[in-house]
Amino acid sequence: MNGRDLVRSIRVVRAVGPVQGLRSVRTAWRRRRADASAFPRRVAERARVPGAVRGAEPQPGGGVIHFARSSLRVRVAAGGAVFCGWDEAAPEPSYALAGACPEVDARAVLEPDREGGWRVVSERVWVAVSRHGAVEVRTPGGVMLRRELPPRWWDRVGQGEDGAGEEDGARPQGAGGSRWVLRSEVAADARFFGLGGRAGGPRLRGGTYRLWNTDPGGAFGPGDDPLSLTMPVQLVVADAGTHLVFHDNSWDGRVALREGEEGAGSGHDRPGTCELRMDGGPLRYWVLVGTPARVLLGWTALTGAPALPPRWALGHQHARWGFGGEGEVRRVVAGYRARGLPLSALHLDIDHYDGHRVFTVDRARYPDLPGLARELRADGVRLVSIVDPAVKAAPGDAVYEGGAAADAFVRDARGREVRGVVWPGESVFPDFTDARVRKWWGALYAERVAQGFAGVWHDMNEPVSFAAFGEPTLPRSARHALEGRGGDHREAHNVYGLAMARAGYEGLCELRPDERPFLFSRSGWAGLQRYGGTWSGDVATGWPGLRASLSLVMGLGLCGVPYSGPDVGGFSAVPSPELYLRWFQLAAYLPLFRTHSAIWAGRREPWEFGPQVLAHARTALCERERLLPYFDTLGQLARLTGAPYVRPVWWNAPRDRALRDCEDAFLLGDALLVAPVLEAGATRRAVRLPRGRWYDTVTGRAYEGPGQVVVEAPLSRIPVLARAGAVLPVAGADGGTELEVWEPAAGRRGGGLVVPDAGDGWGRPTVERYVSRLEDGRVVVERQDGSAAGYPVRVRGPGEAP
Ligand code: NBV
Repeated sequence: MNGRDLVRSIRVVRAVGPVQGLRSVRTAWRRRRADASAFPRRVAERARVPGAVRGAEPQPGGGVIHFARSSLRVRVAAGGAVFCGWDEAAPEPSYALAGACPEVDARAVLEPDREGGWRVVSERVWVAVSRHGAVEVRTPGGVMLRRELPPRWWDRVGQGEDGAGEEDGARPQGAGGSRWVLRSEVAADARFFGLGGRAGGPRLRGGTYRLWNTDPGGAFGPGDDPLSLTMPVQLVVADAGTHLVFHDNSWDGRVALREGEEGAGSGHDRPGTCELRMDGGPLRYWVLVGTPARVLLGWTALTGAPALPPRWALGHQHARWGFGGEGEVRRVVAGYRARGLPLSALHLDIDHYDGHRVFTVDRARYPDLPGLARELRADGVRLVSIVDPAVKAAPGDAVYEGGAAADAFVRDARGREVRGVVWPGESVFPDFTDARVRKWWGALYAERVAQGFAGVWHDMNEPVSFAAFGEPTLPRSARHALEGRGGDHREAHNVYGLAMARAGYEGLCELRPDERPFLFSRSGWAGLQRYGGTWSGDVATGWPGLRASLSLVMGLGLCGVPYSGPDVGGFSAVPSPELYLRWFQLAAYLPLFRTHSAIWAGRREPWEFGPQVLAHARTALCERERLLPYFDTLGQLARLTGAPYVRPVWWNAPRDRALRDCEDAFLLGDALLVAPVLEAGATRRAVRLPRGRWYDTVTGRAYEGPGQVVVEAPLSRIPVLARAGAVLPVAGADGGTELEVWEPAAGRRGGGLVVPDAGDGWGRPTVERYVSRLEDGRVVVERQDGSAAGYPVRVRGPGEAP
């Protein structure tokens, strides 16, 4: 046990008590022993590179290029996404893909190039493969976006040394157990984003980022990596263009990034580099090229449209680990009501369970949960339930017995149930990579529905099993169904939360077919958006935590998961009134707007921080309510196009380098630029503006971009600027929708999209397009088809009626 392990053991014992603490020592030893016997330390390995090209086989959309010791399949899909698979890796099976693998673009053909290599030219991208297996991704005009050097594998010599069972030993070399590394170069000016939720971003600076979903254990800040939701998705933005690369491999890995350097006209640019090292799994990847919007559109086509949250999930939500019981819940809701503060949902954490056992209720504290849910619902407040995957391993426990009878729990290499320690004590873990188990688990949500819950919040699904030392998760040797292929936790770990989300989502769809489920999950992987959103997990209370929460939301949005938000006030400690307020003001513009805290970290109701904070929090809450039709529209657009609600300021101008480096502000849709206050004591701040005119939405003052301006940021509000010409739907004073139109600059047109609320079911949305212009000094707004705007119009800007 090393020093870090010791600190962890002390923390675990403190959190779970001495009995569970001792158990966690036992499970850590068990885990270590199981893995040691399954994976002998020293295995003979042989390094391999592809070698020289031998020939190629054209196929529809591309073809296969053969090398002395490997082969590379290049295939262009309809829509422009390019698939590259080494060592016979095919696009399927994949946890990330939404459904059937996309059709090929038959117009793309494989042809020899003049240097003895091969290339595939398609409408959007050009892929050139050298004689030794370097792969260049270029724009159709030939400008280089990414250059992958030939990969290197370390194949195990002999059979079955990984101890993972015979079927693994029978796999082709490189397809399962071989470690591999892939080095790439990007332009010297390129910036990296993504890799799932990273606290130190959104721009991923030089450093090593791990691909292994990990509970940081109570609190994290910008320096902590990895966190709960990693994914091998990089978005790379450079002057030459934007591309997304997704390495479809769920094994543990590390991405070492180094930003490039420009030689200031000397011609000696140093390219940016990315080195991806994976512990195993296939070497296959997808590349998408285009503008950021086009790339996200393609990514969504590949991995699935984001689930649309029900409308109420766009309102303000309040949570706390440690509400005392029904009485306290009623008091909190009454507190919101008495102060005229909007509240749309209240979340119950693990303390509402009986002995922390999932799908139970502590009847002493919640004697009539369905009654409470009905009562709150009548007041416009929904209840959301936490759901943890670990099931108490106790004979007589209905969930355990049902799962054991269904053979639902993860087993070890010797066929015994894997036991861990989580909140309920000794626990077992459903194997969500088995369709049968997902079905069984999804049906259990009937109990939550019967208790009156309107949505679910998945936690601890990295998955966590407390460990006094070593990694707080399942043994790597634990066996998983992996959709019938069979494999172990090395492959299943990162998709565990994703597969759990699928189980919950599909269960809820069956149980309440007329309503869109509301689900958000701490862990996940590429494709999580199909089932729901996420939140930032246990972000540390403090100004760095506030910054980290914005980084997570932006980074996840660029990986295709648009719905997320932080614990307002931070999870881990009591925030100062100022920090709480600044966090609240930021989150009012994020899709998930939820106050939450740890049981030891005080309260998060807006009135707990004094009258001044309450007044300003009320302003933020009212503005959020007013913007709900806009949030609705952004949710629909995320579903239709993959464009996240929260976008980096460079979204429409990826070539603007100053914008590319701006991490402290964001675009909310096309219309608004939000500049949160991320520092103590600040009452004004610098804001970097994209091109065009921007109005301060409170003072009405106009600023011209591109460039940097300093704007007022008094304690009462954070700066929000509106793009000149923007048309956005907002709630009018009577609650109906009206169009807010920001005066276009002379000679310029503006516009916006409106997707009217179609209820919480599955109704198909209609997208209305509006255009705005100045005519004889008057602002004119009409639907693009020329008809009059169907809503009352309110003009904002210099010409605004007083
Ligand atoms: O269920 C308790 C907490 C929850 O409040 C939090 O939001 C999760 O991220 N949960 C983690 C487990 C305990 C963490 C120390």
